[in-house]
Amino acid sequence: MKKTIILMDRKKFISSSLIASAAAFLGSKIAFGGNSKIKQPVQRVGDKNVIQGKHKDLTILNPKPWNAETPPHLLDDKITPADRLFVRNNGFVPDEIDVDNWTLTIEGESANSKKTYTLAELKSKFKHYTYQLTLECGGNGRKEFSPPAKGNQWDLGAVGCPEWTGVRLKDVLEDVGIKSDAVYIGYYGKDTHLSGDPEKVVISRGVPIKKALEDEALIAWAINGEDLPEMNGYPLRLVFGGWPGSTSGKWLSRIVIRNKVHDGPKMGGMSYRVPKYPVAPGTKVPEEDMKIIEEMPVKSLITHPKTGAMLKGGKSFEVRGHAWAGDLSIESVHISLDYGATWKLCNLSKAVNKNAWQHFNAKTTLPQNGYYEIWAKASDSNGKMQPMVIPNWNPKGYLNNACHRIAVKRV
Ligand SMILES: Nc1nc2c(c(=O)[nH]1)N[C@H]1C(S)=C(S)[C@@H](COP(=O)(O)O)O[C@H]1N2
Ligand SMILES: [Mo]
Repeated sequence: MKKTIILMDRKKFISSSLIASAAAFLGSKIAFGGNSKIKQPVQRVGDKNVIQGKHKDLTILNPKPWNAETPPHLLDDKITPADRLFVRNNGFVPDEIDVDNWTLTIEGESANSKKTYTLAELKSKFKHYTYQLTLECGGNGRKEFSPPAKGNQWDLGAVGCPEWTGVRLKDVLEDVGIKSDAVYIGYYGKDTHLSGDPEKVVISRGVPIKKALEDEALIAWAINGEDLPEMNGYPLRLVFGGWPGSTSGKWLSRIVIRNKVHDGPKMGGMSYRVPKYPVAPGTKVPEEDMKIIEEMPVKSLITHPKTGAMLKGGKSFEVRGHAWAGDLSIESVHISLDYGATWKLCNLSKAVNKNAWQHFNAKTTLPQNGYYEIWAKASDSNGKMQPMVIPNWNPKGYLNNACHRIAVKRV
């Protein structure tokens, strides 16, 4: 039994690497169909569909609802530009966004009062903070799981780390008053359900009160100093760096302070939850044996060179990218040019603040002409490393933090 699993993993490992490098060398076509409810969310640029306000080379995974990811080489900036940040929608972007009359209500059984703030009040009443926060979808890397999990087949690019500006969630919660029995917060947004039923909530998740009260937990209205893009939650959203992106509610209109674990849509069942114990690939896991995903695991991404690069002769070149680890920091990043036989330690920057990704780089050369894979592997401040192969198969394909591998040629 054990042998079969190892073989399966290995086969998948090899075939996915071939597919990835072949696609990179040949260039890939985006299949496309369907339409969203919102007005002109997409423009035709050349032979491509481009989401308004987004980079033309984002990979569109689903047009209904819109879901798009960023190819790793487009994430080379230290601070992710807004037009490159991935889009993960569970429903339709709100039809009409009336910024002047946009309000945020805070209430709940563990709130001392109920308060509603206009956007202008939030901005004038509370101190503004800017943090660089890593946002990664819990399903990033889902594509690699075997047997496959349903849902968007995210490859590597459902992650980004822009600078977010807003007010601290804790300042607003404290203004309302938090009862001593508070254990969780939950969010509600103004996006609409795919069924068209206006009563149905698309998604309503949250975080334990402890995470909500951290300095870096933001109610944000800006990315990199400008209004949030429509697809990323304009005009207001939550941002919890280092936790599954699904906790960072977009088009934010209401926050509830709860005296129990929040129970909104997509908090239970198989959504954003993983088995409490390790399971064999393909296992049907009973709901009561699932637990909520909290912080995201240690991970890294090579953003340069681009997979498929043809590197000239024996010149040295830089390998670089970013690494992040939930609420922890990154201790080290290593790269390998020989399938993990030998590893080289990279230079590593410090995080600008908690929950921001860190940057690594290393100068290297390829010994002779031919085909190479470059692997990167990060370790977190608790000494945990990224696994080489796909870890912890789970029914919905979350938390794949296997080391990133790119394919290049020396010519
Ligand atoms: N209201 C609302 N908030 C939401 C979602 C959504 O569909 N609706 N998707 C969540 C998920 S699953 C992720 S990964 C992040 C993605 O944020 P982004 O689209 O800005 O990258 O938003 C989260 N917040
Ligand atoms: Mo997500």
